[in-house]
Formats: sequence, C-alpha cells, structure tokens
Amino acid sequence: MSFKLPFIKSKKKPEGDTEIINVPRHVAIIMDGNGRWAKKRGLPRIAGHKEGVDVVQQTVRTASNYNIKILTLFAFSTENWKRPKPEVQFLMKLPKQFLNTYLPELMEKNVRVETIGRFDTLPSQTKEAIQDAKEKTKNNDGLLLNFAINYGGRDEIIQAVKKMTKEIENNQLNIEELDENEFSNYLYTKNLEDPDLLIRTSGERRLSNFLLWQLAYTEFWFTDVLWPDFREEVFIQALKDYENRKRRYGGI
Ligand code: V0D
Repeated sequence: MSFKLPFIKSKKKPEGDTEIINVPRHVAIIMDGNGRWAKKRGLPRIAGHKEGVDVVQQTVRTASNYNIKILTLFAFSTENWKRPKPEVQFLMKLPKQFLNTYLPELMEKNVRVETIGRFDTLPSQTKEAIQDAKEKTKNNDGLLLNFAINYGGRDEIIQAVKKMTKEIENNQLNIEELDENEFSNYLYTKNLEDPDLLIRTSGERRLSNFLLWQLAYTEFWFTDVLWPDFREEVFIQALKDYENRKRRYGGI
C-alpha cells in the first residue's frame, strides 16, 4: 500500500505553524520501522536506528512547540533482548549518543527526561548516561520526555502486583482499599496521566506489549510511514486527526 500525505488545512499561526486546538496532553509513540527503512536502502539495520535518533529529537521539538505535556517513546522492549547481540549492543549505546548531542537543547527547551521500565538490568554505561540526564533535567517543568526502555506491559503489571502484595503482607495496604486508582500507583507510570493519543509507525497495527493498562481509553493512530521518515508534517497529521475525534470514555 502506498502512502500519501492527505491535504492538511493550513491555518497558520504567525510563526508559520499549523494551528491545532485540542492538543493531546500525553502522546505515546511506538517508533517502528528502522530495520525496514535500512533494508530498503541496502543498509544494515543499525543504520536505520542511527537515523531514528535524530527523528526522536525532531519529534521532541514539535511536541514542545505544540505544548504537549508528556511524550512517551517506546525505545526498547523486554523482548528486544532476543535480537542479535551486535544490534542490542548498538541500541544500548544510543541513549548516551542522543544525550551527548541533544542534552543542551533539552535544557534550553526546559525538557525533563524520565524513563519507565526495568532500569536496574540495563548495561551500566547506558544507565549512567540516562541517570545523569535525569539528574540534570529534574527541575525542568516543560515537556516530560519519557523513554520506555527495557519496558514490557505485562512485566509492568506483574512487578506492580508483587510490590502491592508485599505492602499488603506488611499491613501497609488494606486490600479493601484496592481500586483502579490505587493499583495505578504501583505501575512505572505512577503520577503520569494516561496517554490521549498512541501513534505507531511502519504499518503494524498491534500494541506489542506497550502500556497495556494505560491505553484503556486512548485514541490510536497508525501510519505506514517508517520511523526514520516520521517528519514533523506526519506528526502534525496525527495531531490534526486527534483534534477531530470525540472521546466518550465509555459514556454516550
Ligand atoms: C532506536 C528509534 C533515543 C527506535 C529511535 C536503548 C529504536 C532510536 C534513545 C534514548 C533508540 C533513550 C533514553 C534516553 C535518551 C535517549 C534511544 C534506544 C533506542 C534503546 F534517556 N533513541 N533511542 N534508546 N533508538
């Protein structure tokens, strides 16, 4: 299936940006298609990942520009460890590479860096680079740039149940008090509002174990565009689509 950009009604702000009312507060993105992008060009998969890093920063710029509050990016899943070892090793160097290049701009844009997922079992170099960025940006109150790294939705729910059960055993939590709101405090996303919009690139229409609990009422937007080709106008197309959706949360 070929992909065509539909016409975007270009109601421009003075700065030349497409005006969007009803901007989603929290956008989550499954950044898929780097390998396919590389293969189409006869390049190794890692060339696609490398290209994808700059697209992350362009996406951060757009999100920040449109006053989106939270951007959650699926960077590495608990299943991704099964990939060839050289690819995993390459991926684990990307956070440091990204931060070396873009941390000054993140500071300038008042962006706060956070992660969700199993942080403890990441390689120490990866952890240190990310921890340093979290420290340096912790007082920034602009966009929250939230990387899902070593993240799995089922894994998240299991660790939440374990943590919660321990608190019940220690009489720190009364099981009668358990409800959806209380349970969400044990997830990696505690303190975060649920995503309003989920974007997945590269034509796959699956969740692939991403944010299983949190996406209960989220609007989904899929595109055949591969992640390295996810330019600002494609992001804006997703935002324009969201703008026109009526959310009912199960009501009428
Ligand atoms: C490869 C496309 C930024 C998807 C984007 C470890 C796959 C580029 C980060 C990053 C990855 C993570 C944490 C952080 C700062 C940056 C990243 C991974 C993969 C997996 F604090 N891009 N990126 N992390 N890719």
